[in-house]
Amino acid sequence: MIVLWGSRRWVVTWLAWVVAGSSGCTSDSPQKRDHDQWPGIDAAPDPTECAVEDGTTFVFSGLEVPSEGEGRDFNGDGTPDNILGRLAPAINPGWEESVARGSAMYLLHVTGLPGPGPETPAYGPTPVELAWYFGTDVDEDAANNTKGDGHFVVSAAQLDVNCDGIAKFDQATLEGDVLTASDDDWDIIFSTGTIPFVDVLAQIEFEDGFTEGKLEAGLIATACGLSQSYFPGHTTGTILDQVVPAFDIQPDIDIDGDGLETIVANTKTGIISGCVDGDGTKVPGNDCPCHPRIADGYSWAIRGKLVRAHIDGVVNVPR
Ligand SMILES: [Ca+2]
Ligand SMILES: [Ca+2]
Ligand SMILES: [Ca+2]
Ligand SMILES: [Ca+2]
Repeated sequence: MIVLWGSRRWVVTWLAWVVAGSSGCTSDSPQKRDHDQWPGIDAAPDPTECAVEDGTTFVFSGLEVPSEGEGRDFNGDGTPDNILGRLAPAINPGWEESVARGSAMYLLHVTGLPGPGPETPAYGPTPVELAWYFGTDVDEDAANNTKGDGHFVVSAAQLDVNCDGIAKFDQATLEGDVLTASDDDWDIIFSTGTIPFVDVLAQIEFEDGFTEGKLEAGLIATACGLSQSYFPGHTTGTILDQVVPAFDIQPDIDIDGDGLETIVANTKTGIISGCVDGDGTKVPGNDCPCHPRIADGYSWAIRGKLVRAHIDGVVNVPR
């Protein structure tokens, strides 16, 4: 097992998230809500009767993949690791368009932020909770989404049986105006579904009395996870279908410590045809990225700007 945290060096302003435990937090007191209707939402009764826990919500007013030269240094060699940053030109225009049109609104919900005011915790980091949601605009007016008073609902499918967000981070702390969060098994919820990551570390630097913030995150996705996930935006096929045949991007993080693995695609069909383990062993088949021998990952990074928003409720609609 590679030591993913051999270095917490970040290039630019990146911070690290510690890896521990699994996602899927639990709550002692699931919250209930009365059913309401929201204009613009074809709201059906919410079978879980969940409400998002009281807290502070932010919406991404900007979201992008930084270039390959910027990101978290996973292997401690002093160089940023963000190999999927090569896809930035393919991903970022779609993300920008989605935010502008209001078709893909990503939310971060923080529980435990201090109220407005100059006070900051006197002693070290204090625990908070951080969850990612995919929001649906309640008034179908994209113009007001990122002005600090956007209102959204989230689908019941994004909350677990304890009414916790399924994309809640395993650990999160606040020190001053900086939130640091981590998870070693975290699914990010995009408009096209979820993408699993095995190592996520992020920082939000809040500004202006916790009304705005900047997020930097470094993540590792396994080839297996990318073979079962789809791009947000307009790109067809699984992410791995694009990453290997189209861009010839190979895993750059040796998670199982046997050398870097290679994913092989048929050059004529563009379909993944086999894998080569770190020790040279060939693992044939289109499903090889999920073979137990094939464990390595792709480094990735995301960066975003956050402004205040509101989650008005949980509805039983597709996300
Ligand atoms: Ca590195
Ligand atoms: Ca709106
Ligand atoms: Ca390996
Ligand atoms: Ca291996």
